[in-house]
Amino acid sequence: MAGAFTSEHLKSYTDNGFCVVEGLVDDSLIRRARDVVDRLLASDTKDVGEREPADPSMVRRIWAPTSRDEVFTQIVESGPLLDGVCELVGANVVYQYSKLNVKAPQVGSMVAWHQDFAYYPHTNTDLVAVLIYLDDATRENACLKVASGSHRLGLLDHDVDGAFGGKISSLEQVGVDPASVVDCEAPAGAAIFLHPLVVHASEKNTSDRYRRAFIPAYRSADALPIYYGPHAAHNEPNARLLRGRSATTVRCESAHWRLPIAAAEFNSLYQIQEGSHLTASGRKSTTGYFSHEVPATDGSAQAAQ
Ligand SMILES: O=C(O)CCC(=O)C(=O)O
Repeated sequence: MAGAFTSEHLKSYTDNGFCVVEGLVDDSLIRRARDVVDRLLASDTKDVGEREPADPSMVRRIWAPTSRDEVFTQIVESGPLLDGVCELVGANVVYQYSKLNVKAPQVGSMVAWHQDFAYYPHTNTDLVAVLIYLDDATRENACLKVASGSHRLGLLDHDVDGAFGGKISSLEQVGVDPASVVDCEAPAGAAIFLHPLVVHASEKNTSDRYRRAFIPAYRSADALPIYYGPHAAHNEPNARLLRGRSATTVRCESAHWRLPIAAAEFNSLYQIQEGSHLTASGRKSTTGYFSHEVPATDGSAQAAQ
């Protein structure tokens, strides 16, 4: 392997919109990250993250992982991972944001079919999210599912009742062949590089094992957000150059991108996909997308991402 990827990895990313790479992130970082998550989940800190509606004693997303322990920044900045990102989006790389999905045993929320770009359209599509498993992931504990090749279909409809709903109604309805869906089963430490237009999802975790994933996202320095909605407002203050040079020009792909204008404010992908943002007025999370609107009393919101 000359760089971070084999030629098969690169071909898979180009042809299918994703590739699964093992051994790129150091095992010791993955072990430390898992220990930190164990500690956070065992703590009674109220603002650790978003809770599972079906069992509020369980967390479904840990907010602002990089502000909670330096191991997450070490993963974000780890050399081999960034080498891979450079191979996909070019030499000038900006860290966009990160999140940590927990998928607790028995209750871990499903993630509906969606394209990341629908949440944060940019001037071009040289963006990549990297889903890094912290636990071994199989179909039983709801590994990531990807519709292979769907990144070639452009930006698909994510509207529900005429407003951004954060999800695709059904694969067939938007012209994605259900037979193209691949289950990304892989051991802890595996990194799944996702094109911003590839359609992906995961089931509810009905097993007795966690399926946790840390998900940093990157972009080419000359890709800038074109919609200052909740996602950009929340994450842009923490975006920073990690490799190469800052852009002095912006690169624009010729396209019409639907803007993610929702019917009501939403704190997370889970919330908008479930539609609970429509009934959640007055319950803005201090650590969710809308933290920028809620002055922090304890400093936590400034660190959130
Ligand atoms: O955690 C998962 O299975 C999918 C995560 C995802 O697609 C997202 O949070 O955008």
